[in-house]
Amino acid sequence: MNLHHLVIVAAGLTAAAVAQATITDGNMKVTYGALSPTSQSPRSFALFGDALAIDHGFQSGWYYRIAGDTREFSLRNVGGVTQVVGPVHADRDFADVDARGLLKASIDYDIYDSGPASGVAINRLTLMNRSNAPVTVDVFCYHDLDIAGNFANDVCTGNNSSHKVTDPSGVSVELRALGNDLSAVGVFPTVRDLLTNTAVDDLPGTLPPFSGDYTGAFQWQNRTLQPFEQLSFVVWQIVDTAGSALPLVQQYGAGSSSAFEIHTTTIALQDNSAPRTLQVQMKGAIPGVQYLFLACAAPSAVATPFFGVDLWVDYSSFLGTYGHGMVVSPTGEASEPFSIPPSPYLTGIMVFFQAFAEDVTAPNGFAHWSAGLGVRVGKV
Ligand SMILES: [Ca+2]
Ligand SMILES: [Ca+2]
Ligand SMILES: [Ca+2]
Repeated sequence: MNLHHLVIVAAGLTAAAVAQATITDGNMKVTYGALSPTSQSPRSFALFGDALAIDHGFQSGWYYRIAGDTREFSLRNVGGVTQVVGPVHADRDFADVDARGLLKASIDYDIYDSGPASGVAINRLTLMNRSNAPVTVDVFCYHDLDIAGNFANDVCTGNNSSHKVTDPSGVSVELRALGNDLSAVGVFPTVRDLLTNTAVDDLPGTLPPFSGDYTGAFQWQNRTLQPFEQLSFVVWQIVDTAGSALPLVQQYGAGSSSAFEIHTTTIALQDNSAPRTLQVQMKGAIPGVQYLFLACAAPSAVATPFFGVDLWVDYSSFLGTYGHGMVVSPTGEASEPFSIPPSPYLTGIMVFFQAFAEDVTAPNGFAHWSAGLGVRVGKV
């Protein structure tokens, strides 16, 4: 190997930059800072929700700890990270978290404006075990809010799954987690230090009320993922609204490969101002093959063998199949649009999807199956 070859090899090993991502809907805007290839610190975070256009955020980040690790780790720009930023949705896909060969991760960001000074942003992490053995992981989601751009007068109320931060400006931002086991609030940088230091820490359960420079985090403990199993972790950022019927997207169960996935890039929202479309999508299929989406009204909590595939939806609650006669795109993707009409009666309804695509190299010799995708139609 000569020097010229070394330069080429080095260039090939350099991670592509993952720049900051901004999504906007009306008065609502969030910006998540660029990912670092080295730093374990949370990234910059800006949250705008009101007509004053004042930033109520400071930092945020997702952290994980696999059983046996000696510390928590930030999701960094390591192991192949790609980013797509759309107007109201952005995602960051981590092909191989920290290049350990254990986890694939996707972060999905959504935003929805619900009036001149309110709305909801969604911060969702989905992990997949890409190895051939079970992986047990703890997951943490950290936020530092500074309401109205200053922190000395901030007050937090709430509980283990809800941190509602406000100040004399009257602006209120609630961070709400789904299904977490622990949480903590504390003055900067006490919570952040637990996640960035070189020791194993569980969140200490220091709950609201709290006054001062709010920082907080939520923790999901000891989640064991079987090979190719996926699990979603959700934190809603709720600005000046009750957030009583929030939309939800969750991946669950195990597909037949680490490459073939079901997902969506749209927020599942019933909107009285206009019909909205939910796009249920697949990726990682072979271009040109036939595919199918299956929709049911209930999930299957365990893999149900069904003519050679594992079902993660409850077929006794069958709603429909979609994609007949259609083929996967040249990029290995397919999608089906579902219109959500402006009807108040849809709020809270959960629908479960699974995707299938022909592939003779799949374990059953004819088709890959995805994990399950649960979608709850919400209203903001
Ligand atoms: Ca403040
Ligand atoms: Ca720690
Ligand atoms: Ca703060």
